[in-house]
Amino acid sequence: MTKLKQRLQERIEAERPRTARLNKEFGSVVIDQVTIGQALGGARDVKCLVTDISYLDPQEGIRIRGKNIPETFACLPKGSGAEYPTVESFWHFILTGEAPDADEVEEIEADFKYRAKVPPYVFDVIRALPKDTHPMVMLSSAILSMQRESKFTHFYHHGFKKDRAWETMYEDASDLVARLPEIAAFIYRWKYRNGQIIAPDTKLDFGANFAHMMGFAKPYDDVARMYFILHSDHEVGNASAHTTHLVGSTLSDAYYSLGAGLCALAGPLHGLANQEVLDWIQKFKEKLGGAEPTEDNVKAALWDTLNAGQVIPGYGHAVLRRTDPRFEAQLQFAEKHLPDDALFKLVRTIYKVAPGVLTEQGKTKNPWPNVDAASGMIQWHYGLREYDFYTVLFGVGRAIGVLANLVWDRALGYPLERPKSVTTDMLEKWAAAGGAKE
Ligand code: CMX
Repeated sequence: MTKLKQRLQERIEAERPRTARLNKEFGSVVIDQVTIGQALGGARDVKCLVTDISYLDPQEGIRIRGKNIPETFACLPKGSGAEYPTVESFWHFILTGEAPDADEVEEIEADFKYRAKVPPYVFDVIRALPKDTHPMVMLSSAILSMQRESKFTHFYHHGFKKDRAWETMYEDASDLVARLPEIAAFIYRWKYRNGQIIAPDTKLDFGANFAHMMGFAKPYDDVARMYFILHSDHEVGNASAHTTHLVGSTLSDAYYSLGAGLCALAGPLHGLANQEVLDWIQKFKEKLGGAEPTEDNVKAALWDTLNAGQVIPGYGHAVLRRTDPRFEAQLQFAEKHLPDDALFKLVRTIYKVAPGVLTEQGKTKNPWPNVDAASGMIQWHYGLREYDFYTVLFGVGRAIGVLANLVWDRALGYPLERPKSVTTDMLEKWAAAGGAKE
């Protein structure tokens, strides 16, 4: 057993009695109530999910394992010459809540390399799809195609025991995380670079190997590390995390669950917004016909979007009520590495203007930018300009968070998820009576 798996087991054994006690002794304690508005409005703010991996405060933003974004970056080990921590060290942190030491990181790097071999038929599956297939379909199809490899499902059919289910879920989760960089880079090179595939370099860490397979020079290795960590986890209520959790609750394995979660990420109100931001910017620049972007013409274009009944991509959030710290982290990177980039300047101008426009329009509860408002601009700078690929990058990062959650879901024995639906007649009856009485 690796040191990470050993440590995870100790953490799981320490945590289980807390969940069991809450369930047994305090199961009937009320923590929330649900209004008609919430039942009709996408269950916003209804507190009915539990995860200790991250918590999203509307005012402060995300904390992963109790640490905000700068603290997370600061507490984890970095490779020599790197500005951002290795994804391998983050995997240890997100699973256990502890920063690994150098030996532990080395062991995870070796373990990932061992697991990273992608079965050849996965590439056949990708190649069999029409070239104009969206890369998110390629990614989730590739993941689903590997379901036959699931150790969890094998365990299910051969002497399954609930209290040991996390062990094979951990194996599947680790296999998947280790394989995703090569699958994502293959999709990119196959679809956009005439199929000129670059083989992995086993000497490199997760982020550097991804940069190498994509064909991008330094500091893209650090961009990759930053990007995957920033996009990893945002509580369990967001659509991709919740879908993964829901599918996993049926004792579907990690391949089914992550494949489904990534389909949720592919929606324009969620992860696809990073592609939409670049699409909006390109159309805006076309309309300008070579003129310089100014606060005035950006403002006019934002109003055009709103007046056409569309959303401003990259702005707003279901939970956050401030600028997303993940946006700020990317802005900070851009200020340091690409201060004169024209697209960065435009993203900053939009940031200056859009919150005012959205506030004036008065619909959104949060006029501030989210993670997707800045991410495409950095990718574009380093040469990744095929913006329908951006959600795949989000997906590789998000996989780390949702798979860590799946391991813990099985460790703590979370049951089949099954909220209750009601009818419109019932809502009208309860509305007239001033609330549900039964
Ligand atoms: N532009 C225009 N209108 C917006 C808006 C935006 N960026 N954000 C919210 N609104 C509108 C909503 O469409 C809604 O309008 P209706 O009442 O006509 O339906 C109203 O404001 C109230 O919405 P809200 O309560 O503030 O926001 P929600 O929790 O319903 O939705 C989100 C959150 C992210 C879907 C929404 O802000 C949005 O559509 N943003 C643009 C897309 C985007 O950037 N998505 C990425 C989010 C981060 C991620 O998951 O990757």
